[in-house]
Amino acid sequence: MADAGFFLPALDYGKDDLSPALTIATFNQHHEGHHKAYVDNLNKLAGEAGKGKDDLVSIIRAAKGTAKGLFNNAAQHFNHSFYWKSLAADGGAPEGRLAELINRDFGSVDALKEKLVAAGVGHFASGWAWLVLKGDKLEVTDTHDADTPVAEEGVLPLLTLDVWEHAYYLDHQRNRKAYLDAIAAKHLNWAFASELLAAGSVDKVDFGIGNKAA
Ligand code: MN3
Repeated sequence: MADAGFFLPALDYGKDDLSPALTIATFNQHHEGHHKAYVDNLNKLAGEAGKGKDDLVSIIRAAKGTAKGLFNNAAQHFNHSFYWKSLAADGGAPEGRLAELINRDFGSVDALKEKLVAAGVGHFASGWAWLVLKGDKLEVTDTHDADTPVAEEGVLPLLTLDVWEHAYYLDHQRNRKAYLDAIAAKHLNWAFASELLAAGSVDKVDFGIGNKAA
């Protein structure tokens, strides 16, 4: 069975555009190193499982709880692709329906940022902090290791922050809060969250990661 056709997505910004929150050294390791390794493993494992042409979210949902290696690499490909999109050189401010929902469910954008940072800081060991739409309500949540809300039906991820040490150690050493505060200050991609909210499904957004149904 041939390998699957997933690939590393290009970044929508330059590797120096989020400095000093994240620097070129981190992008070199994290994007072209860690993430690329997940893509390579996924292509091999999905090919071996006869899922070389399946879409990424289908693979994640089918592998959860049944095929650990495939799940971990597929979910990490999704999570990292989603993370790069969650970042921006200057993310501006939430607008429209997203801004309304944030005010309704958290009180203010600053209150949401505080909650997101706290979820990341409070997460024990490796994982992810997320802003998700669950039912019709926004929630902040966190997942362990490779786990991902996209594996769950009825949960729409809107933003994520990687809290594995490799995401921040080169720029902030062990200070996970400094990393999260620096991202929350101006680098959250609110336009991406709005795009997902309007689409209502990750299947309708092209992450540029391969094996997308045409
Ligand atoms: Mn990572």
